[in-house]
Amino acid sequence: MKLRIVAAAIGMAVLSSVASAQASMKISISVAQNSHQGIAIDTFAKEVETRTKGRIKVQPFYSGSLGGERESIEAVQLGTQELTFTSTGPVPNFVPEARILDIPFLFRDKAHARAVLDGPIGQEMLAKFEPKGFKALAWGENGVRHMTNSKRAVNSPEDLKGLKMRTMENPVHIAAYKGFGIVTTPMAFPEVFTALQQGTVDGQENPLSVIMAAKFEQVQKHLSLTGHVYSPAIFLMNKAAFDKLSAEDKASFIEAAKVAVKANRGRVDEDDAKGVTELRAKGMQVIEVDKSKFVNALAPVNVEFEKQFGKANLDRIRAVK
Ligand code: EAX
Repeated sequence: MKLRIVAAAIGMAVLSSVASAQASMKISISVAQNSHQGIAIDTFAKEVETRTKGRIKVQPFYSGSLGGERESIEAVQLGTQELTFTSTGPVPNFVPEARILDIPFLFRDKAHARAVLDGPIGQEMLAKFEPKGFKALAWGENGVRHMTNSKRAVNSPEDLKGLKMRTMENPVHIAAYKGFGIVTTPMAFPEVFTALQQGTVDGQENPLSVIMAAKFEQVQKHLSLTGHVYSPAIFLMNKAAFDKLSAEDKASFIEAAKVAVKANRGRVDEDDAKGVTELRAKGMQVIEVDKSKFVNALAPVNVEFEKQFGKANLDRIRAVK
C-alpha cells in the first residue's frame, strides 16, 4: 500500500516535471551567424520562444558546426536534429520534385521567385516534403547567385570554358554549368573556402549575401554579376517532432518561420544593395555582364530541362506575375 502511494507520488512528480519542462530543439545553417541565414534562424528561435512563452527553446548552430547542408537535412530526416534552414542545393537528393526550382534563369528576379514560392506552386511543393519525413515550414531565400573565380575576368560565357568550379550537390546546377563548359566539382559548403584558398577549384558561385558572409573576397579576385540562378532556402523540421506539437504550438512554429523569412529576405535585399560596393572596396574586380549571352548559352540545356520537367510546368512558373 505504502509502496503504491510512493510510486504514484513519483509518477505525478515525473508527469508535472514533463509538463513544465522546457523542450529544447536544434536548428542549423552552413553559413556564418552574421548573414541572411543567421538572421533567419535567430529570428525563428526568438519567435518560437516568445510564442510558446518559453516552453520551447530553439538553439541555433552556425557555420556548418553540425555539418554541411546535406548532412543537416539527413539529420532532420532521421530526427537526430529537429530543424535546419538550408538552401535547396542538396534538397533534390531527398525531394526530387524540388529540382524544378533550381533551373537557371527560370525566375525573372527575386520578386518573381518570392511570388511563386509564397503562392500555390510553392505551397504545393512544401507538401511534397511530408512523405519524406519532413515538415517544411516555409520557403526562405538564399539569393541570386553570381560567379567568382581567381583565374580570369569572366565577361561572356566563353570565358567560363574549362574553369574548375565548385558547385552545390545539385543535379540541375551541375547539368547547367556543364552546359557553360565549366568543369564542375560538387562539394559541401563548409569545404569551399579552403578549396578556393588552396586552388583545388578556381571558382564558385553564390549570392552576394553568401560571398560576403564567407569572406570569399579573400580568396577570389573576379566577380561576374551573372545572376544565373535564384537560390531558394527552406525551413525544414523533422515531421515526427512537428506532429508531436499541440495545434497551438504548430501554428506558432509556422508563424515564427514566416516572421523569420521576412527578416531573411530583408537582409538579402540589403546585401544586394550594398554588396558590389563593399566587395569592390575589399579588392574584388566586379564585372557587369550582358546576361542575355549567358541565357543564350544555356539554350541547349534548357531544351533538355523542358523535356525533363515538362514545358507546361515551367510555363506555369514563368506565368506568375
Ligand atoms: O546556403 O552551398 C552553397 O553554396 C549555399 O549557397 C550556401 O551554403 C548557403
